[in-house]
Order: sequence, then structure tokens, then C-alpha cells
Amino acid sequence: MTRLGSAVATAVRFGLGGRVGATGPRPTGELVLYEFEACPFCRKVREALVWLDLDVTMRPCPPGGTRFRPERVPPFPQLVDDGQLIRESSVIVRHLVERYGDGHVPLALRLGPLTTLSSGLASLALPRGRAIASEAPAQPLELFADETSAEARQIRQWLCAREIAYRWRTCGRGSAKLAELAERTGRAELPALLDPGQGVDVRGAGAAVAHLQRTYGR
Ligand SMILES: N[C@@H](CCC(=O)N[C@@H](CS)C(=O)NCC(=O)O)C(=O)O
Repeated sequence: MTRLGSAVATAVRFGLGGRVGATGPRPTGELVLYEFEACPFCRKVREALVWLDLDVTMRPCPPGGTRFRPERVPPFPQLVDDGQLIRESSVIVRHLVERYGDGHVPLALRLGPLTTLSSGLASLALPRGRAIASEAPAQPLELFADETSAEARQIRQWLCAREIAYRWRTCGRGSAKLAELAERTGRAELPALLDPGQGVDVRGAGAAVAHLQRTYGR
């Protein structure tokens, strides 16, 4: 999706996915999300994760995928919260805001069919291509990014199409993780892809995708 396309998608979604909102207690266990980039229902969950400033292990399940799809029966998204499986995007969003927020679902996520329609519009331009073969990283990748940036989306799309799991450190406006990133790496630039197995820290979609293609592409 182009920068303009991404901006339009963000506008259609009232900017959700770009900023942190009302956060509450932090998870004590791991959050794992089975999803794919072009799925509008998955977008709703990604937006909620940014809103709540939550980190999540992404297990991409693109159409035709063989790496993580066999672990779950469609449809997606599906969230595993500390071992508890939750299905249905609206149920997942409600679970997240009740447990990790102030209990209130943001307006753009509680408009029923309108939410589905606008999330569908926002996801319209995304390719629904089938999974592409790749090598799996030996150590998990970390991506510091929000939901809305076109550059972040390009990186997520590449990882999703290749079924590469990664730790998504959601980093919307207002997240303290930007300061954490700056402290750890000396740079506060987003999106940031950290590949500890290769000792690599790359910023921006071009450099990140080039690194991924070189290292894990087939
Ligand atoms: N009501 C479900 C709908 C989810 C859904 O239809 N997901 C589609 C992708 S957009 C899916 O997983 N389809 C089956 C597949 O891709 O194998 C929700 O809100 O989570």
C-alpha cells in the first residue's frame, strides 16, 4: 500500500492504530496473535493492541500458509492470552480493553457493521496473495512500529506473506517504548526492525525488507 493509501486507510479508521489510548494493567503472560495483514478483522485487533500499548507475538497465517495455519482452525484473527484461546475480532477487542485498558472499547471499534465496513475499506488495497516460502529466523525478530504507517505495513506484509513470526513491539504515539528503543539502540527512528540473531538493527521499510529478503528470502 502506498503512503497515500495508508493515510486514507488511517483516516477511514479515525486514526486508530497510530496512538496509545487508555491503558490498564500489563499482561503477566504472553499474547500470541494468529492473523494476516489483509484481513479487516485482524486489523481491528492490531488497532486495539496499539491503543493499549501491548506487545504481541505475531504468527502470520496468510492464505495457503503451512507454518502456523495448521495450529489453528480458521477464521482469523485468533488470540492466545497466556494460554487462553480467544476467537472473533470483537470478542478479542473486548477482552483486551477489559483486561489491559479502561474497559471502554474505542468508538471506531464499536460501531458494528460500520467498523467492519471501514476496516474492510482500509484493508481493500492489500494483496491477499498466497504464502511465499522463506527461512525461519533462529532468534525472534522484533518490530517497533504502529499499525498505520505505510513503512511499517510494508515490513509486516513481507513478514506475513513469508509466515515469519516476530515480536511486535507496538509503538503508537505516546508509547514509552520509543524511549526504550532510543536507550537500547541510540536511535528513536520508526519503524525499527531488530534481528538479534544477525546483530542487525534496520530502520525504514526499504532497508528492513532488503535485509529480510537477503537473510530469509528464498
Ligand atoms: N467474525 C469473524 C470473521 C473473521 C474472518 O472472516 N476472517 C477471514 C479473513 S478476513 C478468515 O480467516 N477466513 C478464512 C481463511 O482465511 O482461511 C471475526 O470477526 O473475527
